[in-house]
Amino acid sequence: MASQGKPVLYGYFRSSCSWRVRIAFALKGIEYDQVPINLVKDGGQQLTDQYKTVNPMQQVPAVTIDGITLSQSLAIIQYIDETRPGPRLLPADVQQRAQVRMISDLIASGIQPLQNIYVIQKIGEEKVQWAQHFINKGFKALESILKQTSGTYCFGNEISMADVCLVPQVYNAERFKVDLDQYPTIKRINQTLMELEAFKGTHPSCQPDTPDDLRA
Ligand SMILES: N[C@@H](CCC(=O)N[C@@H](CS)C(=O)NCC(=O)O)C(=O)O
Repeated sequence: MASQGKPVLYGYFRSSCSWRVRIAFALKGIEYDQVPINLVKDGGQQLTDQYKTVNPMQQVPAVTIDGITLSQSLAIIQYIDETRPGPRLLPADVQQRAQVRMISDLIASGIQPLQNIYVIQKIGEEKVQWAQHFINKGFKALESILKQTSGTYCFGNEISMADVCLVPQVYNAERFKVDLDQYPTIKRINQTLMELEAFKGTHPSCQPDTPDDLRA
């Protein structure tokens, strides 16, 4: 496959779905360019006609890579995994791979969409309680699954796509002041992962578009 230069990530520093992709690029050691799409400025740059041509769903992330444009972070991560060398983000064994996808989907389909900006805006004053409710519901299930599947990381002792999804979701949970002490396995794995450069160096607090007052 012809390489067409560096991949370009359309993302937003605080978007958990964009962070997933940044982590995957970092784990694979892939250099990429970033185009910031500010989800709040001017009513949301994701809603412009220009960005709609990149991702008709008007969400970040989107990635141009190898001459194609992809949206949906899990599709992007799996494409990167299937086309690039470096540590596997999905196990070779089919049953193990299905379990990694199960954990990833629990987060990406079962938790994160319920705290999206366009959802939260419709909820109004109850938005914090709403987000806490659905994060807690998802984290209860996730905690019980991870008790069975985890070793050092979400699935055994190898980093996988499940870990790439976990850390940004914990960050969202912290933003909504969810009490993580209820979830000792989630908390432990998150702390372990946050020691690693691929997770630390891609954190929302140190991105090109991170505002100065949120920079660490
Ligand atoms: N399933 C999509 C979800 C993408 C998504 O929800 N992106 C959020 C940021 S994390 C977004 O762009 N929200 C814009 C909005 O709510 O208007 C993925 O995994 O990429």
